[in-house]
Amino acid sequence: MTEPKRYLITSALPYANGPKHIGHLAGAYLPADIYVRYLRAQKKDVVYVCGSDEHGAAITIQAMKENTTPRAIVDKYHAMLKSNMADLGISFDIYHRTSEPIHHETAREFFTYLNDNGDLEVKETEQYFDEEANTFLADRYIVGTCPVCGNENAYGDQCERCGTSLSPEELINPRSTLSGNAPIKKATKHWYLPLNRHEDFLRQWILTDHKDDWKANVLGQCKSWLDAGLMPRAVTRDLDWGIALPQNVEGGKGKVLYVWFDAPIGYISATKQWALDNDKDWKPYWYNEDTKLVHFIGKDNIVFHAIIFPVMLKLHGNVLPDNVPSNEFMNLEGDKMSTSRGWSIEMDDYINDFVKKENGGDQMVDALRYYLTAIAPETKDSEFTWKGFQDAVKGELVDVFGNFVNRAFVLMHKLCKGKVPPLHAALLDETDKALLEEIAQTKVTISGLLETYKFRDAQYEVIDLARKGNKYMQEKQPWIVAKSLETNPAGQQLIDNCLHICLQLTANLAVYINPFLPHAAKKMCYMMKVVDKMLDWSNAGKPNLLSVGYSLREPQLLFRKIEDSEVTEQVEKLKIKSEKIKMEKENKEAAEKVSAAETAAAGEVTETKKPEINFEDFAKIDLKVGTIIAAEKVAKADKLLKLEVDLGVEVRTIVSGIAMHFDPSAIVGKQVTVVTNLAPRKMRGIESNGMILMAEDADGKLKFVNPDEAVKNGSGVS
Ligand code: B3M
Ligand code: ZN
Repeated sequence: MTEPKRYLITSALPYANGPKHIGHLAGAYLPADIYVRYLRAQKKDVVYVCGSDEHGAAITIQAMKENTTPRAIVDKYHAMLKSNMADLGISFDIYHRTSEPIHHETAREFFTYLNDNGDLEVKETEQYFDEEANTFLADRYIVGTCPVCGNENAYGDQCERCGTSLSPEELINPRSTLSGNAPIKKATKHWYLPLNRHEDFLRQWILTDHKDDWKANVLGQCKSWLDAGLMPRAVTRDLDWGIALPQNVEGGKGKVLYVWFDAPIGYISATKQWALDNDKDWKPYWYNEDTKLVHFIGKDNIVFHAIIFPVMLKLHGNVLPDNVPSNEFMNLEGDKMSTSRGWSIEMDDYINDFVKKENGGDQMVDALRYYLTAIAPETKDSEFTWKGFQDAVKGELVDVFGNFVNRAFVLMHKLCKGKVPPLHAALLDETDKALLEEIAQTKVTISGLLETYKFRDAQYEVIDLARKGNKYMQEKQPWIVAKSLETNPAGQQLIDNCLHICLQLTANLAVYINPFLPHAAKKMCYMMKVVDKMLDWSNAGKPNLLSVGYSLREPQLLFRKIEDSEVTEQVEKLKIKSEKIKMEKENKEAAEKVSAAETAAAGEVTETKKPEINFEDFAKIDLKVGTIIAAEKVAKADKLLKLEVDLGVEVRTIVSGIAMHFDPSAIVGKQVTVVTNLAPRKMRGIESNGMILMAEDADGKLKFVNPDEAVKNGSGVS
């Protein structure tokens, strides 16, 4: 495109359903922030918007898990995400939220516009329905086996293991997330966006117009979608959490907009709110062709931003994204990063463990930003390791960049009276000239890389320039020259030249590093006693940013090393966290199995009949009456009680999934019927030797099955 008049940059709106990890940060936020800081340094008209995605099943399901309301969930995590992003230097112009009225209005207006223009289709279809929960099942409300990779817990809209986007009909063995039951089918009416009508446009726009400037991974995903054939996509849902359809839409009662319809419109409503707050006009950003719109996203959001939202924007008369830079995934210590498995580093944890520590602060923000960009999964998956983090910070930030800046300052104080020394042009040699040339050339290189979203390579260039500075200093050795000044006073001019160039290089390094590590750049400005304006990109490459004779401050530490003990601690922490989550899951599953088995033993109230058995089958079960003589809760297992049951000749330990139904102290002394010849099994490390028979009534309450009058412990039941 010709030189844009204004830029609108977006980062994917994170679901406000939990903490987000550093893989998210590296995917959609940090690269966007670098890009935006680069644009701002050029004094471009740029607005950077983001916000919390507060609708959809991701939110309501988390609310169920935490036993609270969706509203409470979004309030809690919106606050967390907003402050985490700010703490890590992500410089949004606005961090909005999709639960705001202005967003609801904007999304409804958008829907109405498309609907009134005949750009949506209304269809009644049969959809999965959970009879017990009385809810239609879409998206995360339904799970089943992924037809592509076999993951047994793929969602109704996407398999999180292989990334394939799915519809509930494609799941093998679908079951409801709410009740666990197999769903039935029921008719319901929905509004669809007929993507199939726009295939020609999409092919032209993506595969031809953008074939050279979009990333290969993005083009690849789009192509496979287009090749598979586009279908109408439902943009409404039968839910009560979300944006209600406009009131005047016939048959729209009780329905809300699909979260993936409303969320990207969140970019528009965020821009509107930003304009209101800053007395600006939002419209040119979304309607004028000379706007450059760029969506930074993670790879699981590609189709939504490259195919579906552009169709919506086109129909609504808005500008289309110029690019949709998306990263691959960042793994962690040899495994996929995942918050639900506990195998992740949450932004919130990093901030608490490093940034808000005495030896932390801004420099630890920059350290993380540095490493995440250095290993950015721009073209393929990459891997974060704590050791790698330690090595990169030491090897590149401390030993190369920090060391160069520090030496330049120390030597300037020592050999040039704390002032920027003059340049003696006549004495410049090839080495001096080559370095000055490098300083200028780096601007072209870095600009080119940043403009094509190659952040990793761009950052490498900055470090490489500092490395060249170190090499230069090593060659010039001004400290050696200084030793022979008495016999060779002209040597001072060589020292001046060397340090003059090193200090101009330092000033340039501040300009270059600024989009990546804003805190280091700021600190360097302080040391050089220059205002932040010096960081303008127009200053990049200039050999005269610092005036001769200007006195500078003492150097400050820009970066610190990561200690071995910190690495060990973090790796340990990761293992403990994931182990704990794994155990909790296993417990839950074990308890569920136990209670299912006991419900079955209680002779289920439901109508399901079991196959007929003969007397021999029945006689195989050894049933005895015993008395509970002790009962206690099993640690970290909500549903389990550990019981000691006196069976006359022996006392048995039995683990029973009845903790939700009985208070342990209230059941001591009660008689129960026990299956005594059931194979022993271990639960939470406790061997259970037998099973207590239970009766379950229609509302799910459990009762012991016992004789109507007390009998001797150990009495048989037949
Ligand atoms: N909240 C999905 C995600 O967090 C979604 C992005 C919306 S961007 C408009 O992966
Ligand atoms: Zn899959």
